[in-house]
Amino acid sequence: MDAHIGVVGMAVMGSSLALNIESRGYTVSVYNRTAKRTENFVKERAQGKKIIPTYSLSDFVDSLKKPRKIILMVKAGEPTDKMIDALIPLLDKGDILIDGGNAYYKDTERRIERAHKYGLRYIGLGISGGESGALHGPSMMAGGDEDAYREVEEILEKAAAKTDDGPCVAYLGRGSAGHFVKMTHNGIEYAIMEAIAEVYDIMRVGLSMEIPQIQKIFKEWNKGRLNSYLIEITGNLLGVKDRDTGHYMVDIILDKAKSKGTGKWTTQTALDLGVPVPSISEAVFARILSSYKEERVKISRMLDKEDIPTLQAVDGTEFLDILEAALYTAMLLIYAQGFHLLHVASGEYEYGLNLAEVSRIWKGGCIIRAKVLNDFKEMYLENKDLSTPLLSERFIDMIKDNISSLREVILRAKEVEIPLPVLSSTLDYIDGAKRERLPANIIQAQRDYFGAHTFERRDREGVFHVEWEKEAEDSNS
Ligand code: NBP
Repeated sequence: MDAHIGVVGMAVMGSSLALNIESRGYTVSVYNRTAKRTENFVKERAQGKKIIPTYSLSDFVDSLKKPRKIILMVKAGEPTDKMIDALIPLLDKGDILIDGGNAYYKDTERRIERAHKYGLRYIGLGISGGESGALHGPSMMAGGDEDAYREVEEILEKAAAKTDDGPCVAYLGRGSAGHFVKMTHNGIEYAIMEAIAEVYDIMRVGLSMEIPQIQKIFKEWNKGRLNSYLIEITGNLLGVKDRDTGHYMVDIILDKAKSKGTGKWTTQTALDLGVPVPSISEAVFARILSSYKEERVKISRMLDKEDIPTLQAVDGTEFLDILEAALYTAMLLIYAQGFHLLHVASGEYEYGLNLAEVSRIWKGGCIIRAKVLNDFKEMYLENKDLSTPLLSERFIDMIKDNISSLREVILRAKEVEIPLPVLSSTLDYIDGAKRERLPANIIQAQRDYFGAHTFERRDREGVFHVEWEKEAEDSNS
C-alpha cells in the first residue's frame, strides 16, 4: 500500500499531525530516528489506523506514492539539516520536502536552495496550535515552491482548523514566507502572553484578588471583544489545583519563564529591518529578567518595601472595566506591530504577502487566534498595501477611546510598583507614533555635534552640518 504522505519525527507534533491527516482519509507513512517512538506510536495511538510504520529511511521513502510528499516534524535547527541530508540521496527529482518545524526563516532560504540543486521541491510550513492543534486542526502558513504547495493543498486544507472563513492554511509567498509569518506569529504570542500576565499581576498583587475571582474575570472577558485562545486558556488554567497540595497550580509554578528562541528571532529581525516592535522585544526581555530568580530574590530584599500599598482604594468593578479596555488596546497594538513587521519583510524579501489572508488563517487553530483578527482581515481587504494598521481608520476607531484606559491602568499600577514592560512599552509605542513631533531633533543635534553626522531641517531641503562649539561660542558672545 503506497502512502499519500509521510511524516518524519514522531514526537508530540509529528505523531499528532500524522493522526490528523490519517483521520481525513489518507494513508500516512511514519518514521522516527529512534525506533522505540515509532513502535510505541503504532502500538498505542495509531492502532487500527492507516498508518504505515517504517524503521529505515529507505523503507520510509519506498512506502510513499510519487512524487513523494514528506513532512519533517523534527527539532528545528541542526536535526532538520541532518534529516534532509539523510533523505536527499534517497529521493527523486520532483519530490516534495515540507518542513513543518519552527525553522529560522534564513535556514529555510538556505534549505530551499539546497533542495533545488537536487531537483527537489520545498515548502517551509509554519504550524501553530501545539499538540491539540496538530491533532484536531492547526493553522498552517506555507511558503516556498507554489506548484508543490498546490499538490499538497488538499491534504493540508483537510487537516487544517476551519473557521467561518475557510481552512486555516494558505500559500503565503516565495521562499521563507511561511516560516517568517510563523516567527512573527510567535513574537506576537510572546507579547500577548506577557500582557495577560501583567494584567493578572495587577489583579493578584495590585487589587489583592483571589484566584477564583481572577478566573471569573478572564472567563467573562473571553465572552467579549477580548475573545481569544490565550484569554480562554488563562481562564481555564487559573482554576486548576495541584493534586498533591490542593493549592492553585499557578501559585506553585516557579516564576521563571523559558523560551525556545522565536521571540528573540522576531526582535532581532525587526531590528535588522528597522521596524519598531517594542512590545515583542519587552516580552522577550521580561522572560529573560524572570529567569534571574536568585538575583531577584536578593535585590528584592535590598530594595523592596515591607508593605507595598494595594490598589484597593479604586472602585474594583469600574477598574476591572478599565483593565479590560487596557488589555484590548494592548492586544490590538501588539498585532499592529507584528503586521507592520510582516509588511516590511514582504517588501524586503519579495514574499508578496497578502495580509488579509494571514489574518484569515490566524483566526483559527493557532495560539494567537482571536476575534480581533477579523478586523485586521477587514483592514487589509480595505487596503492591501496598508504599511501599518495604525494608518487604518478602522484600527484608529477601535483604539481611540481605549488608549486612556491603558494609560490609567499603567499610572495606577505604577503607584504600587507593578512592573509592566509590555503594557508600558505598548503605551509608549502609540504615544510616540501619534506624536507629530518627537524629540529626535535633539538626537540629531547631538549626533552632528560629536560625529558630524549631519541633519535635515524642518524649513528647508538638504543636508546640514553645524560647527557646534564654534556656533555655541558665537551664539553666547
Ligand atoms: P521536538 O522539537 O522535541 O523534536 C523531537 C523530534 O526531533 C523527535 O522526533 C526526535 O527524534 C527528532 N530529532 C532530534 Br531531537 N534530533 C534529530 C536528528 N538529529 N535527526 C533526526 N531526528 C531528530 O518535537 P515537537 O515538539 O514534536 O516539535 C516538532 C517540530 O515542530 C519542531 O520543529 C518544533 O519547533 C515545531 N513546533 C512545535 C510545537 C509544539 O507545541 N511542540 C508547535 C509548533 C511547532 P528522536 O525521537 O530520535 O529523538
